[in-house]
Amino acid sequence: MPDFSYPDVLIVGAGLAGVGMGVGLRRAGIENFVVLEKADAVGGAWRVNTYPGCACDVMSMMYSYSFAPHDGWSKLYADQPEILDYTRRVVKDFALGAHIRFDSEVVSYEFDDAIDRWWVRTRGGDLYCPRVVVLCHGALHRPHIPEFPGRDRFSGPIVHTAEWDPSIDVTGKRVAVIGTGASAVQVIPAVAEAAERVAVFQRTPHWVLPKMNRAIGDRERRLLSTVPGLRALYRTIAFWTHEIPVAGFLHPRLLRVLRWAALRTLRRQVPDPALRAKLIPDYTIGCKRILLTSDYYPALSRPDVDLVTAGIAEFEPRGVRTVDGVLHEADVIVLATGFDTDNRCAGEHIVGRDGLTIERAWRDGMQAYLGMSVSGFPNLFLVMGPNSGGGAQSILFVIEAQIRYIARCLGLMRRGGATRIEVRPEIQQEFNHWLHAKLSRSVWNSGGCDSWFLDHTGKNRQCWPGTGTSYWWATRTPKSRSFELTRESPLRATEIQ
Ligand code: N01
Repeated sequence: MPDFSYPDVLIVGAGLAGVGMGVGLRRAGIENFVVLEKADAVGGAWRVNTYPGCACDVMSMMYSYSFAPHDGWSKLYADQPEILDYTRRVVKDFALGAHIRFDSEVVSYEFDDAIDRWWVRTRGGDLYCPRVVVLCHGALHRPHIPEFPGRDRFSGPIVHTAEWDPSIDVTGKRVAVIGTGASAVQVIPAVAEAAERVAVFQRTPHWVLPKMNRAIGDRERRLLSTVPGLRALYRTIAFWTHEIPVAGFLHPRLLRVLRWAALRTLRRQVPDPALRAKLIPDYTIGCKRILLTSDYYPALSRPDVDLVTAGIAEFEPRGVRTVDGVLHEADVIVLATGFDTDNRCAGEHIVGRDGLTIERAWRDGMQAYLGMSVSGFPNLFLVMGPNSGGGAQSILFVIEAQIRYIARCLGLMRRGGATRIEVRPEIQQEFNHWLHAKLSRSVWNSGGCDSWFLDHTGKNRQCWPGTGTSYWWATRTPKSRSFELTRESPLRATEIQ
């Protein structure tokens, strides 16, 4: 029986990333691992994001692992409950349950130089001493709650999309939705169906393309599971559907065709020219993540939905007052205001080699090597770390590449008899130099918008400067020369050649 107090690997988070990492370890023959989950169930982002209309804007055939294919999707783009269900299915199919410790929120990580292991403490007082820690706690997990003046004075409930309270019933209510990003365009049409009136507060319009969703019927599902190669064909189509736009994001001149398609969608779906004018962004398409939705514009065109473009002045007991002096009365306020993304590990007590804290290492902004390793933090890997996502490709494709890479790094350690692996600082520096030079020409940096891809200094800390394929290529095999691989010895660490 493995000793989970001294595991080979400790994974933090039992969302899709942590669960996938667990499968990756099992497939690599590593059984002595534990997954710590702060909640009492698996699912991560897909467990907490339960707002009405929550769904995925990536095709299900790509929003799933190649090692855990699923033929049961009911639509081309799945809704939240199906993805949560898929996560549970992966846990069951790969018998991960015994490895997961629920209600185990980590409060500190400290690297022990003497034994090349981490000391990991949970809020409940449990102590683990893993050789390697893999952080799978997600990139978008800290809701951004703006400090609107008078926030405490509003008399009704205020709820962030990522902290949805199922007891809130919007039926027959006046609802104010703040924000018009990926979460907002899903919640607005759903809320508009039930509410008496919806006021949508838009600070910046986002570019929208139609979501070509449709049901997958029983017959098609049967064919998918019986006809050899059919599922692979669907996945290939889904892969390229998400991959091709990335070429435009890197060479913005190619984006003209997407702009044309977006303006055509707007013309077709919004008959009112005054409303249309408010919805045309003034920055290059792709600068903010393009929104895939076919019911957002029709929802805004409803007579019981108002698009408010005046800035928010304050919250009052009866609603939201805008800077033009108008009070927009509301019974419920929905904050679809996104996430704090400047520092994935903000507030976490992570102390690496020689007492270096992650706060200090990232005082000028997050950076890592290939989004996974940070110099000064041996035996620590991040999944979805800095500059590893952000494109249009499915994040699960990126995560799968990271799972494989991390498993192979563990293989490097095992083969060399190493007890410590740490990215060399000059490799990390050189990599980030290349990365930011390449990003400077991308639409995310030069498209004339502000987005969660950029940190407060304007530096892009989220996007990989290439396609999913290029990330897969860059991470297919870890190079031992990128790392210091050492063996703990009674006197000092011995470098492994
Ligand atoms: O957040 P966002 P999101 N006053 O940051 C506005 C993923 N995701 O939760 O554009 C007024 O995109 C802000 O305005 P502006 C996906 O990667 C995936 O929607 O900054 N408004 C914006 O309109 C996505 O990119 C799925 O001017 C304020 C909105 O709030 C990421 O999550 C589904 C404000 C925030 O938009 C984030 O999406 C949903 C303020 N003080 C999300 N502060 C999938 O389907 C913010 N805003 C996989």
